[in-house]
Amino acid sequence: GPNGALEATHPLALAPVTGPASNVDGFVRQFLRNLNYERGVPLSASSPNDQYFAFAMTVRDYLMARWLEDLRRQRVTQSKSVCYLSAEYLLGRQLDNNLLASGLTDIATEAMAQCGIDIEELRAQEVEPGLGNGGLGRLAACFIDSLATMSVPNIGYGIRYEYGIFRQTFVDGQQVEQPDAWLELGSPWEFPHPEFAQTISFGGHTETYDDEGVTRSRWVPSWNVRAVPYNYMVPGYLNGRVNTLRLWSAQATNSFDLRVFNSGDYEEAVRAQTYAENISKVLYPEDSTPQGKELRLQQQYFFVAASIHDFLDHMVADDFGLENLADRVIFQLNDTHPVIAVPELMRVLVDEKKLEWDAAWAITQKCFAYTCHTLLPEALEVWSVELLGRLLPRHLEIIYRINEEFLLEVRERFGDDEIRLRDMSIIGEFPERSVRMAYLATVAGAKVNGVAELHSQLLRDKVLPDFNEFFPGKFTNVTNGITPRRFIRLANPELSELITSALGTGWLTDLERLRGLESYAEDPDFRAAFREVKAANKRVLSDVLRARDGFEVSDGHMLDVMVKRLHEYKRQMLKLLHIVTVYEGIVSGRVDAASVQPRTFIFGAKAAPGYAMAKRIIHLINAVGSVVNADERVQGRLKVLFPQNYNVTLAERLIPAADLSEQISLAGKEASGTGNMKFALNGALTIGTDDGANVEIRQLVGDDNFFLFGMAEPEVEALWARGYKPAEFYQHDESLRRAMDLIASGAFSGGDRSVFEPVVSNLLYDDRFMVLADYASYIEAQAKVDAAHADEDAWTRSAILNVARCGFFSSDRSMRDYIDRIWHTPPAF
Ligand code: 8GP
Repeated sequence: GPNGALEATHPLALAPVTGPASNVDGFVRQFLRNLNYERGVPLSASSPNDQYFAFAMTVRDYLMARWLEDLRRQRVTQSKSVCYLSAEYLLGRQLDNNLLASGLTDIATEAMAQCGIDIEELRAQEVEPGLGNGGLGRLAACFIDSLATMSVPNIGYGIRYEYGIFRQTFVDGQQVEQPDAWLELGSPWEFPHPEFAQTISFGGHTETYDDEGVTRSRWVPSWNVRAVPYNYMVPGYLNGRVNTLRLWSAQATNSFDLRVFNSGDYEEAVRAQTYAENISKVLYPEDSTPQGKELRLQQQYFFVAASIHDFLDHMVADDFGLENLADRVIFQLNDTHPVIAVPELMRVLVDEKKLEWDAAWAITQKCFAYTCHTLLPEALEVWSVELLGRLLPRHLEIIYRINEEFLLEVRERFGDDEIRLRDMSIIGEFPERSVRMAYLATVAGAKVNGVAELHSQLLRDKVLPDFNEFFPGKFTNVTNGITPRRFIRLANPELSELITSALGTGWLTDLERLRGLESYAEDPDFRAAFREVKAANKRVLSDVLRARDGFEVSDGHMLDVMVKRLHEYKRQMLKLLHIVTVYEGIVSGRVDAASVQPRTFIFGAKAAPGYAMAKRIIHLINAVGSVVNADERVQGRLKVLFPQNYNVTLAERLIPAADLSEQISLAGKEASGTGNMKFALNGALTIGTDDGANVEIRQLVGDDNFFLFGMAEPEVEALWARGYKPAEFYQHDESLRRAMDLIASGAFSGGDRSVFEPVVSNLLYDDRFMVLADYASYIEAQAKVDAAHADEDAWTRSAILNVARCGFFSSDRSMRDYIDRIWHTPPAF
């Protein structure tokens, strides 16, 4: 038929077949069919893993018809799609989310019961796909959930890492990394499509040639790999929509193998295959720092080149004029990791489609937008010209030309201001010649956004002020958000029920409706019910931590939680100094233990494997925990728990049980934070600095319902300018001195003073993140926390108001902001 379509006549073949019947019998029948025909086992002999697979496949089957229909519609309507390009998607478990989205939870639970299967055991089988490091990767996962729920056509493109973020274990209190073999037993959620593989090239050289009188450039690469797409369903919440997440897996190409095979070197051939497949082997476990490794650049180019070609080959109709490409797609760059997509699209348009440079550049500048997720200067990614030119020689030429024309325009506007030209050049010259990926993204992107008001403002005014002046209107803000489906409805079913009992349904897709809870904050019955929810969540957490880590969570304790990647700028050390201060106060007899609110401090944090200071801090937290938890004198008052391997699954348990949320980064360093939003929406109060989205949380919940402390960003700047001497804070603050001295004394390291010496001296003599400068203010704020917690009713009232006033932080709102300010995609079709 035309365009290769089948000429089917059977009525069933004309539309996607519908799924199984939406009732318990239909579910049971399909489940058993999957168990028998897909797993090849009878129910009587099936393992929990077989059952999990058959169960997941059954859920899939219900979503399938909608998915196929949405894929078809995206192609047929040719309306503008969002292609989210992200090296990370920290998805968390899929099963419950997909049950919720399809409205099958009750039917499925009853169906399993009738098969004699405990659905909890099935849930426990799923290994979460940890294909991300932290905030940036989890944000991508929240965004694709919201887009599906809002019926916005979207493809999430990324990498199918064979090994996700490492599994963290503690040996003698120190972090030891284990590989995350999440695919060991396979995944029921993925659909490989080797027939749609793309060939991705690397290396070689460029040359010019005569093309009917026109001199053109072309790339003659020296090796290539196959990129095989794996599709994952991204179901919208109860709206019958299913978008696609397409992750690429690297395989050796036949030509690659053949050449080596022909040379008769079997071993070399196998080695070559390993080399190719290494590209999608493992996620770099780096958070907020770049990795200047060749393999990392290979990963980046691998997935964006595959994605661009995939979209152009399969999603853009043949008669859709390339000059209008921006009406068909916006490629959103999640940080700089996918920015090599810019020269790749230029290469396709100029070298392959033979467009004029200017026409190609005009298209490219409309097809990309860039989100920046950091302010740490050392975290801005650069690639050495040497490496980039070796791996992607044609792309380097294209980047040079983009830069040349850009600097020409800068010169026209600002004259021969050589310093400014150096500062704005996409190519940096020192300490080595390199490509500044954030600059490339800024020059190429239609829009550049930060991820919270403060961050966007600092990005515009402090990090890229020249670019802001040159490109007025290019910079904008979209404050991050979180999906309430996963982080309220699934993580906190009891709170969800309580909210629904007050507000009715509908709030999960219109989170501002939580405002309606404000009046309930004054209702004693509602407050009692709210407290009971928190208590129930603590019991659930207690069971989880007992089973998982052998911990006992004491009844009646305030749960004070700090969970996020371990990074000096996030200041886990400040939290620790508070704990040591309280502990030292009690054991020295200066503070009456009975006057201290019973608290359990919970940490969760992974350190990048190469980040020595972060690992030492983990060691120190565990060491302090061992001593404090074993000390009779603080029994029943203080406890420090550090469950290993903090991940999305654990977050879903910890956050709903928390009373106090620790968001204590140095002002100006945390771009946004998203954990802060999750805690507030689950009724924890925040103790936090004026940083990232904390600023917006505090504005919304009000000062009475937020424990603010520490320097604001301008004060941080001023202190730096004056010359920061951390040792002076140590000398002038007795309480700080006692805490630091106790650590230095070896009290937490069996008398060995050398173990934590690097941590102590770093604070005393360097302290880049001004822990000591904010210590006094933090301790003071913690005293206010204690006092506030003593008044149960007032605390609950504040907690309810936090929930009521944080509806703004739904990622649905973030998506609306992206649509209004950046994407301009039409409303759902
Ligand atoms: C994080 C920011 O640190 C965090 O404040 C923000 O909420 C989150 O992004 C989402 O916007 N940044 C990163 O995770 C990050 O830079 N990671 C890249 C190095 C992998």
